[in-house]
Amino acid sequence: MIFPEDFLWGGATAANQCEGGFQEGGKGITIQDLVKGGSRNSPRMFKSRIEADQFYPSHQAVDFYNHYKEDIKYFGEMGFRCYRMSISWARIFPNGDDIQPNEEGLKFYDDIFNECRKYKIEPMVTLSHFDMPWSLTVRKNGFLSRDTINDFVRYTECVMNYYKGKVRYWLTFNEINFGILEMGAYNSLGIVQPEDMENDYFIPKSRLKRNRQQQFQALHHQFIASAMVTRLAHEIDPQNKVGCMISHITQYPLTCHPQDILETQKKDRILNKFCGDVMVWGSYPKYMETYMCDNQIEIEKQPEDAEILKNGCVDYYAFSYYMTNCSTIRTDVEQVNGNLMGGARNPYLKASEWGWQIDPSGLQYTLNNLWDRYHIPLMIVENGLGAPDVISPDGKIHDDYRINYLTDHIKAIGASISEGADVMGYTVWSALDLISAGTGEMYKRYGLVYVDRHDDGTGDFRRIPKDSFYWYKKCIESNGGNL
Ligand code: P53
Repeated sequence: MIFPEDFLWGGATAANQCEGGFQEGGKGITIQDLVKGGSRNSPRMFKSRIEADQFYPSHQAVDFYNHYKEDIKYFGEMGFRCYRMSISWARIFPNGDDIQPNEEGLKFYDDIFNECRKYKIEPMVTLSHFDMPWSLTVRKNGFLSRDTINDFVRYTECVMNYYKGKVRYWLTFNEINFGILEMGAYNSLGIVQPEDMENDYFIPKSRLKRNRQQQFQALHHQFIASAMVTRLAHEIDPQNKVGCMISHITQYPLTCHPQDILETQKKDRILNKFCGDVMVWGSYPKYMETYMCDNQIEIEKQPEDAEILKNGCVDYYAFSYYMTNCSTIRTDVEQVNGNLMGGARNPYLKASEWGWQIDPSGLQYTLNNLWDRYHIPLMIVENGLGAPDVISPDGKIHDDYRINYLTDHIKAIGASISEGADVMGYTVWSALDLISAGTGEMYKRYGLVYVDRHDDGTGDFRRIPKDSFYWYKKCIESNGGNL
């Protein structure tokens, strides 16, 4: 048997992409509640006020808020051993830093964890998945303010105490390395420029390109917050395990030109390795100091920061894996997927309809590398295929393309395990259809369970298990043995 007996098979979601109920149960507005839907070719637009005549995907999302019992039952039927989900900070502290937590919000997640327990599903909770309480953005500009560290620690302390014994696995910030990308400034760090507060709809990413200084400063505050929370988690319950969560967009050199090799290493360090290095090793790697110096980025640090980072190293390394890209110094080659996150097209790979290059072998390579580098347990907490599923005349969803994608990636994990990597588990993105983070679409579907909801706001939220649902059930039953 390749996969360990206690391998955490499961699926993943994020609060802002599935819950809806954006003002129910005392929840405060988050930054995602102000972002409209887009598509592959039209970016999501943002404005600092909610307007009645506009459609906002997160406001109802797929209404997990009212369907969670049914949904978790489906997860149980598939045999999930783990459900990775996120708590929306603003459900617990509507303004991010209220004096008292919101009891109704605490109860909502408590109920979710109780449902999970019914089916012996271990919850894995992301504390912050792209949904900064809007009030903190307005008053403190998100993590740009050092003060926000204390707010985050207080929120975490509250939920870790409340759910003690019910939740053991935690992740601090989803895809924390997105903070250095254009999109991550508002999405992940909760930063919006003061002048944009009054603007008409704008595209956050085009505005934020120029603020690397701010982004690295805010990211530093997230590192400190994450380290403090990791330490706290161990104090609250020695059983608690805390992981980092990195979006690993593995880079290959486009050619064997030595300059391409060096370019690839440089990009890989900044994009993929930097954040994990800080969180696993508890200090900034030397290459980043050089990078900051070369780019005139100066981070303001407090004397106690080095100690805090050292005392808050993560227990496991979690990451999302969707694609690989190529790096090159050449400027005349075809690009995939735009910005920093993208790269040169790989002629040996096929891509999804959204230009994400599909590369199962890349997952084996990535796991091997991560294991060699860190020697701590690894977990793939997101992996899946966004595709426009349709209901067939027989009423079913025949998503064999997704089954193929997942099969190949799981085989790659098995290969890496047999080569020595310690892999704790795998959660498919996504457990059920939900709103795409990048485009805000329903059309880009990832789920094992279909949800009848569409980009024009129509649909009755009906759930239908896809073919991949039944396939995954068998996969888990056989502990990955039947692939
Ligand atoms: P969507 C880009 C590249 C890799 C991961 O993404 C990404 C993104 C964001 O667009 O985000 C993660 O929905 C993220 C999830 C997200 C998922 O990947 O844009 O943690 O929230 O839904 C898939 O297709």
